[in-house]
Amino acid sequence: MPNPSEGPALTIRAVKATPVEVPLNFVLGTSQQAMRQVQLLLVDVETEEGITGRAYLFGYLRAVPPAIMSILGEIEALTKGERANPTALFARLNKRFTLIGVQGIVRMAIAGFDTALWDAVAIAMGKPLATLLGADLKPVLAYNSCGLGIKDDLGELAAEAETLLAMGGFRAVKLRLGYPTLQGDIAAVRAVKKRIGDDVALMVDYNQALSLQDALARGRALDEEGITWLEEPIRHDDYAGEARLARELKVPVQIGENFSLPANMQFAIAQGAADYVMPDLERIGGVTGWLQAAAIAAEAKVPMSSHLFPEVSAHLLAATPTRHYLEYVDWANVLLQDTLQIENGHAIIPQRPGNGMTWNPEAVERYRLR
Ligand code: SMN
Ligand code: MG
Repeated sequence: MPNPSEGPALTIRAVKATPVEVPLNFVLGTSQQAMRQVQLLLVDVETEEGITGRAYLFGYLRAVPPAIMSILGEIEALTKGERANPTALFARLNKRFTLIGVQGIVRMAIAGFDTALWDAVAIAMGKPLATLLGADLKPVLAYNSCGLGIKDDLGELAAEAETLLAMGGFRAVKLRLGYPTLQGDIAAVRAVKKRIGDDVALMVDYNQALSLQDALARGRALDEEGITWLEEPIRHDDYAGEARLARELKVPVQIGENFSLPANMQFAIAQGAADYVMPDLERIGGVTGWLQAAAIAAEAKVPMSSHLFPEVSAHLLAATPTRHYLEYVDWANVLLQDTLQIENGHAIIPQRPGNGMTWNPEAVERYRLR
């Protein structure tokens, strides 16, 4: 792993955060909840040298960004005037917050700070984040994860799948399942498959909707439908249940958006709970957490995809030995000066120094939560 402390010296001056709420272009109807807008927290780490590192976090609820902001205030107080060395500060903050426990919003705040710090370091070194991590800038295979929520009208669902594929020449999309019956799930899968054809990869995501028994039954039916992966069929932390599904089903079991820090992923893999993993930048512990997770997946030879945050995840997957798929969502596009480009179903890693994100000030003003 590169040692960022060998890079140009940067001194942390301030940690700023701006909560925003942006509308989604495609409603995301999961088995748990339909999302029409999302709350994001923009994180800026400013340095005395004038370089600013950026990251954003996803709040899930309106109440979360302000809570993370107050933890970021603690992080600012602890790190102001310090050398911007992400790995060293990640270790220090993890130790400093041991008593409350590095989970939930504390972990999200550390992840946002860490991701922004890595951006600042990469900018100071004049390199794209992927390059700083030792990777080349080859395009990263992606699937379009916008929309394709639970819908009564299967014609509409199939049409949406087609729209999503056309957005950037995608050859893979993800369908949300958890219809009231197994037959409902199969009907949705077949309606989409029929429209997109067998050459396009179709992932399905239950967002933890099923009991183990139901997951076994629905999984066996899905075994015959040519699905690329079966995501979070049951409670995310029922690793014994997931291990049974992974053993008994042909369709690969995918989990990981709920892994909290790399040790949690290591534990799940050791239980045999996943054929594939897909950590989430803000839950796995930012760039530093991701790099540790990527090493664990490489050791275990488990294919690793990303969850949300496509702009930064594209750099990270480039540096992930068992890289599989980037989850593409367009949520942040409205806030960014330069959006992540998708060509032929692959994310193009920007050649700009850092992770490539800068905020559009008018959009930030317009969508700011007050
Ligand atoms: C998902 C869950 C929560 C928010 C956004 C997306 C979903 C996914 O599980 O994997 O895309
Ligand atoms: Mg999911």
